[in-house]
Amino acid sequence: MEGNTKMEWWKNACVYQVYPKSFQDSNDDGIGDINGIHMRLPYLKKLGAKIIWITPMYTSPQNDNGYDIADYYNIDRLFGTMEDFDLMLEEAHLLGLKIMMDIVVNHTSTQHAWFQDILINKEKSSYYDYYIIKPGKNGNPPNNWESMFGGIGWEPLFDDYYYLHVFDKTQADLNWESESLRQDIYKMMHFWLKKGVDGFRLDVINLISKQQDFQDDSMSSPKGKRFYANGPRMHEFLKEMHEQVFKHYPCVSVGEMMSMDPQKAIDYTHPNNNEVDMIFSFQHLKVDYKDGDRWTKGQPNIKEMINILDHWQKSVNDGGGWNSLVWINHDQPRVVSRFGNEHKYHKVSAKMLATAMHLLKGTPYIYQGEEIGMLNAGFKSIDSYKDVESINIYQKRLDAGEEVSKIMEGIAYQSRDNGRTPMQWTDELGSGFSNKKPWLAIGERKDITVKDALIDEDSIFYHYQKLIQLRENNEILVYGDYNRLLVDHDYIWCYTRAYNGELWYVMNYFKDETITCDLPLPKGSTIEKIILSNYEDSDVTVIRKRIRPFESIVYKLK
Ligand code: TEU
Ligand code: CA
Repeated sequence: MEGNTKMEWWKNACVYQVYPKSFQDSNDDGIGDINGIHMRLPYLKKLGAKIIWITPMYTSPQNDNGYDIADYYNIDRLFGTMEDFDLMLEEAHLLGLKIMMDIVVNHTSTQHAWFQDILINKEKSSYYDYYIIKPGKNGNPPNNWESMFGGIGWEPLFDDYYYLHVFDKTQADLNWESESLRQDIYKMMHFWLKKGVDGFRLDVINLISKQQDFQDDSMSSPKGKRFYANGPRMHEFLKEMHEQVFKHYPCVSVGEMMSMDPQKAIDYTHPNNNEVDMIFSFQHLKVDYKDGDRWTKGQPNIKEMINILDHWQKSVNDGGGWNSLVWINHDQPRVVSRFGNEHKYHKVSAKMLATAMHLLKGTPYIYQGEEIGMLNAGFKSIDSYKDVESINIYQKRLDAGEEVSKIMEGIAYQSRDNGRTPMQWTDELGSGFSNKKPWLAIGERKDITVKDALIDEDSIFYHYQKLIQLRENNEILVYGDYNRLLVDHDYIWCYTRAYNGELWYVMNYFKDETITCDLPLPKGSTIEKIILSNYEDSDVTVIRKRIRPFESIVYKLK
């Protein structure tokens, strides 16, 4: 196996994602902030996470919660000041924690000074080529490309000119063909790395190279996607970024990417290619869309999900790339609501899902609240939702004549606000998040809290803590080969990890009914001991035949 066998500081680490708006409010304005994160660093340390990824906190009109950056060099007043940031960074480093900044370079807010300058100086602006600006066609937009958030992807700029926005109309796409734009971006990255941040999560990074003929598209959804995802100069741009920025610091980089497959992931992450360290891909999180429609709830196809994850493990590992291991982020519904059980098996299913992901090869990510098994928001009315995407979809479907109850069913299931409700620290009013009305309502299941999790020795929290420690203390989890057993089962995912003569056996069962199944052991091996499980009385000497709801076991074999 060539490629990713080299030891790196971020390979045995677990990343914890903080969504600052919803993490901890320190000054009672209902919005989470930097001092709130600062306050909670000891909690993250206790959990064991090494790297804290914080979603964007730069100056922004917040139309897309900070993914619309108006000034890359400043902190938004909502979250505090640059001084707050510097103090938080310093404290994190004292505790041995690393900080990963989220950086959005596919687009900026239309309030960014570059864009504003174009509004004033039009073609004469020195930033005119920083954005993708094209003349319309007979009063229509330049082509039929659509926005990811619904509707046409072009907005009138001045005279007959339009600018491209793959996301909201206040998020204008940057023109990476411009050499001076690229230099300005790299300069800004140096600014943050010199400050001491430890890496970047690069938002929708594989959209930055657009095919330059801007032709109409009738094939992809949204229209245009195949002409700008993984575009012609993608690898060239990432190599340049690596050469001019990453290579000069001991930093980690993770690219958020769409329209991915394992081969592309290998090309982006193979260390010899000098691009990024790892990528996010979300293929396994689309298995509950009904007929491919994200906004209609279907039954999760667990078998397909396991097959996808298995395929990524095998291919990316064999090809010398590196995987990120992810169930949720701020764009996804809560995983226990989705693939686990919200009631009777809340705890066991949350632990099973955690084990299934964390025992794989790659770098695991935990999204705030995942470690206590937080659930979907459970909002009933569209007025409770704040996300621009949910609101746009609601309007779009309403205009198309769909029934409100149907639309709301889809939004309750898929809205990005499911993952964005405030962190539930306690069961007091405001959940220990804030003493004021939070910017987004607290989820319906207010009984799930950090306070309870820390008291209960058997909690989901401590299970995550164990998983993190296992990875830190066992090279087999970081570097060991992955192999699937019992291929083709509908609900059981069985795999081994093997390293330097050591062999671990991982069994996870994704269903709420007891079954019997002959679990195969690799030839010639027997059980030495149990390493982790989610039921107390798991037999430690023989492999179980009766498998209980959402059961999860990790054995060491000999
Ligand atoms: O997300 C990009 C992206 O893939 C999402 O738009 C995704 O399609 C959608 O949320 C459903 O999962 C990134 C950020 O994570 C997201 O929060 C931003 O809104 C988006 O980029 C634009 O910056
Ligand atoms: Ca605040």
